[in-house]
Amino acid sequence: YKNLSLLSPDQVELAKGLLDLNQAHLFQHWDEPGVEDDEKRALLEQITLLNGSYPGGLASYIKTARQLLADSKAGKNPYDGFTPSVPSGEVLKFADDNFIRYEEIGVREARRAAFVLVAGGLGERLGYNGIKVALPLESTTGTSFLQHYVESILALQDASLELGQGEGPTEIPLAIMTSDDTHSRTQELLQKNSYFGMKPTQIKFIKQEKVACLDDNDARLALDPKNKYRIQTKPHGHGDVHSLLYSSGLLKQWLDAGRKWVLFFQDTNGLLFKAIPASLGVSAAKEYHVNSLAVPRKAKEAIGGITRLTHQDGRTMVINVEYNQLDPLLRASGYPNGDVNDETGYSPFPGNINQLIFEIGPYLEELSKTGGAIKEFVNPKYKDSTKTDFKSSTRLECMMQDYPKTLPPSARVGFTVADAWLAYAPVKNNPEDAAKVIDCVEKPFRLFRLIDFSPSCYMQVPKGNPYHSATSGEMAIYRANSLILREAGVEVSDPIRSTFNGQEVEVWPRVTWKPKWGVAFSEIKSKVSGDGNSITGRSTLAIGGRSVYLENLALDGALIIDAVDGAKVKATGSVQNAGWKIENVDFRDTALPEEVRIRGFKIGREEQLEGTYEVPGEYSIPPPPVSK
Ligand code: UGB
Repeated sequence: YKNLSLLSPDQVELAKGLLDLNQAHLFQHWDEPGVEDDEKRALLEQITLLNGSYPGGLASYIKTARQLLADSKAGKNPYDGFTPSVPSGEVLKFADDNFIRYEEIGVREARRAAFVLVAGGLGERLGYNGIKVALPLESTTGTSFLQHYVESILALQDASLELGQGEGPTEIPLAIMTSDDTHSRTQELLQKNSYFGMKPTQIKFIKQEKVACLDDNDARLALDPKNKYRIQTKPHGHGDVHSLLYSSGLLKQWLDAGRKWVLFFQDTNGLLFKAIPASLGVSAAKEYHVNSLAVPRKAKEAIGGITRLTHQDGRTMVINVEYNQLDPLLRASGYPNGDVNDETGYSPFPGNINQLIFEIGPYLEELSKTGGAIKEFVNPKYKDSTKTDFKSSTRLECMMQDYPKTLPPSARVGFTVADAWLAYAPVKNNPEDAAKVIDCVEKPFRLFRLIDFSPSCYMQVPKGNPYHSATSGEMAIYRANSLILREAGVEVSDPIRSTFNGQEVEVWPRVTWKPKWGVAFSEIKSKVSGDGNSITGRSTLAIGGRSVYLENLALDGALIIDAVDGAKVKATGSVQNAGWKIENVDFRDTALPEEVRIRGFKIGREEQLEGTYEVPGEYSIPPPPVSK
């Protein structure tokens, strides 16, 4: 109390409120007035921030934490009373009539969409020191995830405007959720690269704050071991995105501007924009309030399973059950083998890839009731079985896909399954962990023990499951592009199998294109003509232009095309050269940049045919022979 005069009246009120919540330890150790007064004020400023950035303030945080900690101590299962079953949703088959119809609807609707990238995570599992969105998604062109995302949104915007929807919004906004760990580096990346062609005003940042750590089951806030005048904080999880969209007023702005859809996506999935038009089309056609994009999931793969949960009291919901909880839930409810693949070779529960599409109207209506608060969880590591003391402080966490948990049964919640090769190739695991393949048939018990939250455990890869590494992420881009071109009528050679950083992967021809070359399959197909297009396995094709047409192109080597809008380029005839080769590198070789080491290879550029077209006009590559 001797220090009260240091504080503003608001701060005094806040401190008193904390005393009532059994948080006196935050102040008891304070020095006499005159000693470290600035630090004391800084603590109150931090408390004010923690209070203001949590829906309902610290009182609500502490109350929820006490309840969740008591449940955890009592061993209460969050799914008590619920029975899981396999849900049904829209299953897309790439390039069939249905897919093309949904894509067309989706491209039209895109004009009324807003995108939200959650990029507050540091990616400790990946062991990369930079921000993940700065990583190249492939090393043929070196395009970063962020560049690819921005260019994909711009391409969708152009395609949607071209389809013509009369009056209405024209620029698709992008909101990026950052955290203290990623904020300034994400901003710098955009500024340094002229926002990758997007108007700076089109991009909005919403920064999540960390939440207070908890020292015990009574939810006493943890003081920072390094500074007695600070509360220790940790990330709260991607679920923060909902309260931030609400409190920033962005959702309301978007709705007022005539937007209908908000699409959430994660930091390192280089494939997902290939599935966005069709899944947005599904949302629009089926009038889903909530649509989760999913892919067939290998049992025990570290992605949540979309599950129908039916409660004893009759309630049902279709929701993501996180990967560490699905197996125990299944075992406890009549699936004695837990999370296992069925005869299709996949788990019957589709894998949540956290690509969510919400209709803004009902979403905003719901958030005005909840303020964006999401059902949280706590995951304390106890010292012993009495569950009294923690090994280290814990905190509440939340996940963005848990939003539907509080929705009434009348809400239209659905999901859309796309082929994994088309929609999902995240970069999450470091090379060493990705290469730790476990044979789960021979060692089932070991595997079950591994399914828990501790970072050193949950990245073990059961045999045959995707690695989710920089290596597999890049190879997935080439595979998807090759398969799409095959579907469009190009003869693309089969892949070879190679091992990089201990991971055996398929290596397809290195085919890449800028998103504006085609956001939907029908657009890509319209740019391929003739029945003589072929690409050999050792080839590289990089298409950097909107109006590039493949017409009986026989490629055996590297062909690199860069063309401004308005330059119409026909790639035709035979192209043969030494090409670009994939060269193994060792991830322990510290002389190489980290982004190269984590994928285990680099591209050796030996010889290529390159066409750069800076002036609108009509061109052929290779150029036709000049007649004398
Ligand atoms: N993120 C934030 O923005 N803030 C945070 O505080 C934390 C993360 P991870 P996770 O699709 O692969 C999710 O760590 O949480 C961002 C789903 O829960 O990569 O283990 C972060 O920057 C799971 O069901 O993934 O698992 C990143 O962009 C499954 O869908 C995103 O949140 C899995 O992703 C995800 O963070 C998947």
